[in-house]
Amino acid sequence: MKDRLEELASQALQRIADAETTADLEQVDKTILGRKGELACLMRGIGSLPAEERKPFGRLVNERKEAIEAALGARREAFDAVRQQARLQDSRYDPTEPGLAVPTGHLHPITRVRREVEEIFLGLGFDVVDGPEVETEEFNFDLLNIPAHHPARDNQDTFWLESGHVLRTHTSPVQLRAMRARGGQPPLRVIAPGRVFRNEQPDRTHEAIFHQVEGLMVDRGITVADMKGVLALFLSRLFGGDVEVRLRPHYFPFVEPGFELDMRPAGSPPEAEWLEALGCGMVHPDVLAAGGFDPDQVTGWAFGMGLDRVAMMRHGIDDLRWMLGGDLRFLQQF
Ligand code: FA5
Repeated sequence: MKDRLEELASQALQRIADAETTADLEQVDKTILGRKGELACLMRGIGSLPAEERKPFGRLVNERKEAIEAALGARREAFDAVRQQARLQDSRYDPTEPGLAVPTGHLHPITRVRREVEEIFLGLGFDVVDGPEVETEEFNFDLLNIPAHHPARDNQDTFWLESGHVLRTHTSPVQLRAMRARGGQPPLRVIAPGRVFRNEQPDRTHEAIFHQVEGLMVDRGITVADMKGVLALFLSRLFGGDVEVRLRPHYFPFVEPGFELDMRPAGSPPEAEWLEALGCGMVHPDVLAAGGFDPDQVTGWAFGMGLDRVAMMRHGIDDLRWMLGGDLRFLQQF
């Protein structure tokens, strides 16, 4: 058996030396070293040897096996080197050519604005909360002082589900949900960004699907001054540079008093234009009560702002309908 082993080993080494391709090497690997190869076959006969010869024979088999493996490895490396060399010398191969860039996506401009708004308010001690896009009529309208006969419903025509639910027309219902979740215990400071829906004919500045962020602060002794201060700070951070704000009385059924807030860069000349930024006001006592707070004990302010229009302003986009159109030629510009 020892002679057979030596014969096998020298044959194998010879075949490795003579190999012309890596396939030849694989053949040796399989037929000699493989699980059903010659060496394995030889080892199976070890039982026929006298007991004292078994151990030395096994050691010898391992030595030969290692020698064959080493020879195989060296030849494989040599073949690799030749292949590499050939590739480098191939005139079609230009190692200085830049690699292929992996195409990566990026966040949608509206998502970026939303995240910035979240960062700013988190820094001011607000929590970010969420509410359902499919709302009850009660939360979207009734509890916000917009009963069925109220003309304010016309401004927020919506999509009705057969179940009687509505697609929410604004983020304001989250005010109620956040208040109830707080169990009537002040203070409450939250923002609620999200998608909203209105049954409107889309044009340059209106879409049937758009995005708002709601803000709500409830505590003892909260006034319009708190609201104005926080919103001026928020808009300064969002637009990067101090802004001045002005409040114009405006009617929203769920606040009293209600305002539209306009802004312009701080230090603008008196005749400079004001830009309408958002709707806001002091939370109506009925809404506080519907949220589980005692309107005799606490007051609060709220605001609602369109996120799409902020993204439009930031990037000079003149038509809102591009935003959700999904046209990559549009999106890849940002
Ligand atoms: C509201 O939706 C109120 N819920 C906001 C509010 C909250 C007021 C809390 C007071 C207190 P309004 O309908 O004006 O208000 O919408 C708010 C913002 O949403 C608008 O300023 C505008 O930026 C945006 N918006 C309204 N309709 C559309 C539309 N069809 N497409 C895109 N953006 C819209």
